[in-house]
Amino acid sequence: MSNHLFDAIRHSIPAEAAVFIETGDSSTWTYGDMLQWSGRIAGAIDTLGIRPGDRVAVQVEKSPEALMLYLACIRCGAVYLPLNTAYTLAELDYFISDAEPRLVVVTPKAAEGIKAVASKYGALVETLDDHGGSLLELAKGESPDFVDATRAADDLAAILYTSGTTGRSKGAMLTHDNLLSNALTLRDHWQFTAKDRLIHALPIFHTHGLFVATNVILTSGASMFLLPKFDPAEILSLMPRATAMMGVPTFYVRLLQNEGLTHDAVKAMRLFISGSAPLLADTHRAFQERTGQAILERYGMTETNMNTSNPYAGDRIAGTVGFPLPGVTVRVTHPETGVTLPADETGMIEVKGPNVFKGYWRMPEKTKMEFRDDGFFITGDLGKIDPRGYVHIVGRGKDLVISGGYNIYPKEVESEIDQLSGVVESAVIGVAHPDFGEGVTAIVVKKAGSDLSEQTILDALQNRLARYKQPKQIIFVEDLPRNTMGKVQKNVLREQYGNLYAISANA
Ligand code: MLC
Ligand code: AMP
Repeated sequence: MSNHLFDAIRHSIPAEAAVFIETGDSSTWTYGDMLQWSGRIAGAIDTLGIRPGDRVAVQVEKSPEALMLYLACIRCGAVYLPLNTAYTLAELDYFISDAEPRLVVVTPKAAEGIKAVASKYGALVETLDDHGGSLLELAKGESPDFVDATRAADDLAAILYTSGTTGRSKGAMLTHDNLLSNALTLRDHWQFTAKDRLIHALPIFHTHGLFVATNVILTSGASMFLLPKFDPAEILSLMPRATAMMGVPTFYVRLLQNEGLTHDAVKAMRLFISGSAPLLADTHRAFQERTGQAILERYGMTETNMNTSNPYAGDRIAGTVGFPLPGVTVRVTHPETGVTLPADETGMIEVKGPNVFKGYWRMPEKTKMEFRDDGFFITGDLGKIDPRGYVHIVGRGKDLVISGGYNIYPKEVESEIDQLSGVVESAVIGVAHPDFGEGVTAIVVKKAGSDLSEQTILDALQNRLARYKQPKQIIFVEDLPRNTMGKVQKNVLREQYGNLYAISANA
């Protein structure tokens, strides 16, 4: 009788009195509290009739209680399905219809809105936030000594939705061992121990904040400052008491804008990690100049967890994502033939290892298309491996915008814009943005005589798309550039509007 992931977490606990979480307002949760509350919530979920393998969809604010719910799901064998807090009801409807969760957990203030959606698909609704909620009320009546459900290495632990280049989002099925093997590898590779204290300012509905950050801390028996959001001043004030931080490139860009970032401010910190989007070599250099520390960049995906990392000891090279992690194989292939390419040639990055997901939820055909016959997953990222073995990501084979570490699939935004009356067609592109890395930008062709404005389009998108997917600018044009096949030339648009945000940032 064992629970693959949670047994390893239990095994890593240094002492029940050791601190697991400290919040921004200085309240602490020990590992003993973690065991007790994840156990009580697991009991409540079980009492509600949720069985191993059932999905539990969760859209709640970041809090220690939210992490207890994640761990409770792992313990009772439910499949944890976290959802971005920015998703609108229209977006949630799709996830609930597709994943068919038995239980949906939201904040008390979102409960009314979600009930109509959940009842359509027969899901129960409970609430949770850092003040309580109905699920915590139920949990208070449960025993803290929950007997964990038996879960094998290959059983599902979580489904994380990742937007699709065509059609709707796909649910990436992650097993207990996908999560555990990656957490242990990263812990050892980055030398995390019970002495570490991580600054955790990432959202906890994505791989980065949920698995990379939280599972590495749990399997090290370390502790973390769990902060609701990224606030540079707060982070600088915590650095003297912390040892490490994980962030997206926007974190580092914003920290550099703060005069408090100095050698002295970071002297207690042993490690700064960046990922989820490309870190500009300039940012890497500027950070090193200001602090004396080289940011360690790594590369991952929702489907694969982490694949590569710059070395802990050794050269952390700006503009590269380092070497394949132990146990992970990375190769670069010709995108059409699938033949492996020699060093320094650019092609499709493919990966294989215990970190790679089981497939897309109820999409066997799509899953098959994304894997080679020998088991390698086709990432959609274009890159090369240099003669020293460092992996470089040089572009994307998929039409994707990454803004502040969030992925936006242009097709989803284009479909919403194209539905509006007065629109002939649109093309959505990512344009270099000084803060977010890329800014979502819509190029729109309107019907003759239409009085459609940027504001009317933005207003129409308000309840349809999460805020971060909404264009930062909309540009009207007579027509879109096309190649001889009639395909819109997004590269031409990206070039034409390349300075859009650079100019406004300097203005
Ligand atoms: C917020 N906004 C964004 C945005 N985040 N717009 C575009 N892109 C984003 N990422 C909107 C807000 O709604 C707001 O809208 C306006 O932009 C400015 O908000 P802000 O206050 O500046 O934003 P902030 O709350 O500070 O958030 C920025 C951020 C955050 C970068 C700190 O987005 C963030 O924490 N990103 C991390 C994402 C992440 O964890 N990705 C990992 C994915 S896993 P307005 O107009 O209403 O004011 C993965 C695998 C891997 O990729 O390898 O890790
Ligand atoms: P997601 O679907 O949110 O998991 O995003 C995964 C994608 O983020 C990858 O396929 C890459 O395109 C991108 N990504 C993650 N880490 C890096 C990095 N260090 N450098 C460049 N791109 C990255």
